[in-house]
Amino acid sequence: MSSRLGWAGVVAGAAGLATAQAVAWAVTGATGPVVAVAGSVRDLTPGGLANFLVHAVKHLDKPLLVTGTVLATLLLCAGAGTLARWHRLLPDLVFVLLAVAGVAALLQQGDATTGSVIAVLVGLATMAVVRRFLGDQQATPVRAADGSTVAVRGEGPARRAFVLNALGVLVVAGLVAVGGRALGGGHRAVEEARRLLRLPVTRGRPPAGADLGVPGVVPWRTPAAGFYLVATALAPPSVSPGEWRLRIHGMVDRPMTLSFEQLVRRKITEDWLTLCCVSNEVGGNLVGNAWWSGVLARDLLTEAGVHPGADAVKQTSADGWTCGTPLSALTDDRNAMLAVAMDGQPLPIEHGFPVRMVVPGLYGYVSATKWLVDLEVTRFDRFSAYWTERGWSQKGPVKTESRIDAPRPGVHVAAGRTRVGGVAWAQHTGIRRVEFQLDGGAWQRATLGRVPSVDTWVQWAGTVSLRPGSHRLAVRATDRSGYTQTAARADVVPNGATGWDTVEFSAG
Ligand SMILES: Nc1nc2c(c(=O)[nH]1)N[C@H]1C(S)=C(S)[C@@H](COP(=O)(O)O)O[C@H]1N2
Ligand SMILES: [Mo]
Repeated sequence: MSSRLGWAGVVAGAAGLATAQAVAWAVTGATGPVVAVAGSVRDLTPGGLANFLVHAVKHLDKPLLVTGTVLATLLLCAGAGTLARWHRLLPDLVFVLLAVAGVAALLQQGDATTGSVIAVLVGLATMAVVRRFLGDQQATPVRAADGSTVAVRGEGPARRAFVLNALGVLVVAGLVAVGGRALGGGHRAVEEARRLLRLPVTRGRPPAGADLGVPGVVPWRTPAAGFYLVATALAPPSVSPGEWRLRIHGMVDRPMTLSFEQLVRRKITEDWLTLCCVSNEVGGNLVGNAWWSGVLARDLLTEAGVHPGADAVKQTSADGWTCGTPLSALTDDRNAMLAVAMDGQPLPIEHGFPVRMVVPGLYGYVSATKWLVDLEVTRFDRFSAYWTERGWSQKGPVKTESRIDAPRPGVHVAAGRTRVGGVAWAQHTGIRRVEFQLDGGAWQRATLGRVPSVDTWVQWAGTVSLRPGSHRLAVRATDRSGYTQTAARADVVPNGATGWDTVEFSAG
């Protein structure tokens, strides 16, 4: 019976290692905690010995190290399992220590990412759950009347059930690992394809005067690494440019299917466009500005020949996500494009590699399909899309917004004259004026940065004179249609927040 507890520990350990590895492979495409531990063991082995071992076993050192790490871990798990005899939480304690060792090794090897740490936690949870599952299959010890002997009820069937359950767990864990590996392999191949890809694109330079130089205000060009990310998929789908196809169909004369090569052979248009999310709260940062390169949607739709009566395009992503975009926004004179590059580089995978849509003037949830694979010309009354099925508006034109970046909320600044500033946007309408207000006083006109078109955000800046004490700064923008932002607060659901951004801070 105690051997069965030990085996429960071993199977739990193996299952935990398998799921941790699967997550590491799938999410990060990287090696994961076991290899990190093996690496740390190697690094912490005294130099002379390590050198001797490496030479003694030639290039078998790595597999041997990894196998040794796995076996040692399983041995510890066997020990952990038997500890259940004294207290049912003792095995968990050992599993937690193993997880701590895993994270420490990841840190030591420089492989600690959110994904790899999640992998360790998934492994830990698997170990705890599986051990309980198998441990609880234990036949119940029964004390005889004289209190001395311990009989076990149902030894035979319980033993068979245990073995079957353990095998079942191992098979499932093995399948999970294989699946994770397959996913990760896709990731790595796509990363490699992206790295090798050469596109006929340039890297735009922000116009002189776009950045006003107020400390604390975000740069006018958002660095790709800092560009906000929104996706419903847990991990970005792996779509290689070689396999990518775009289907354009529905209410068109000439349905077509394009390969990536056929797409980028067409005329490439490049432009600055500011993208923002409908879920952006007042003052929030789900907004970014980049230089995009791609093929105009209107060129492709003209080629396909859109039927009269169509008013929408249903876009579908490789991950199954869908959105509905007004046909007019894709065919009028704005630069709605199937982007293949961001800031002169192939799209980052998480931003939709190899092809995503960007449409000036519309929130991302109704337009900016990443990993785009399908455009169906249709009518709004014939379909629903991912977010509209979840209570968001069918149409999502961006609302005119402005934000204070400097000062940050709650800061303490020197009394006297201070520069304040931020950004404002009303894509495809354009910002006419930004005003700021200190402590409920008169609205003052801000200086605006230079912008290349009405499709990007604009920086604003001003100067305030601060007496010692607490202060409150507010901002509002007026767009080129003459509309001034309302002070009335609206929630982000169903079609975007409204209200003035205000910041409280102090001076002294
Ligand atoms: N496939 C797919 N495309 C998507 C989404 C998504 O969840 N899945 N989210 C959309 C939303 S809500 C926004 S705001 C933008 C965000 O684009 P980004 O992550 O490149 O900033 O992508 C859009 N495209
Ligand atoms: Mo969004």
